[in-house]
Amino acid sequence: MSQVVIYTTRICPYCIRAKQLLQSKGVEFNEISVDAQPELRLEMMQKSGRRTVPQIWVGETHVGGFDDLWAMDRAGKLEPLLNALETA
Ligand SMILES: N[C@@H](CCC(=O)N[C@@H](CS)C(=O)NCC(=O)O)C(=O)O
Repeated sequence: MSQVVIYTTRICPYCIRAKQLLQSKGVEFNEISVDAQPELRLEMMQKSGRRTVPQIWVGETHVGGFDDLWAMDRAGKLEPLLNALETA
C-alpha cells in the first residue's frame, strides 16, 4: 500500500487538484473516499483535526489540504518529503 494517503469526496475540486499535483510527481497514493462512509470521515477528522477534504499524508507527515500541498511544493519541500519515502 502507498505511503501517500489522501481522503477525498467525489465532488471536490480541491481533491481533484491535489490528486493531479501528486500524479504530476509520479506519486502513487492510497485514496480513501469518505462519501458514503461517515466513519472514515470521522477517522480523517480525528487524525487531522480538520473537517474539509482533501486531507493528505505523506508517510507520517500530515500535509493538510490542497492549499498546503501546493504551498509545500512551491516552497520546494514536497519532493524531498516524497523522496525520503522512496529511500525509507
Ligand atoms: N483550503 C482547503 C479547502 C478544502 C475545501 O473547502 N474542501 C471542500 C470540498 S472541495 C469541503 O471539504 N467542504 C466541506 C466543508 O467545508 O465542510 C484545501 O485547499 O484543501
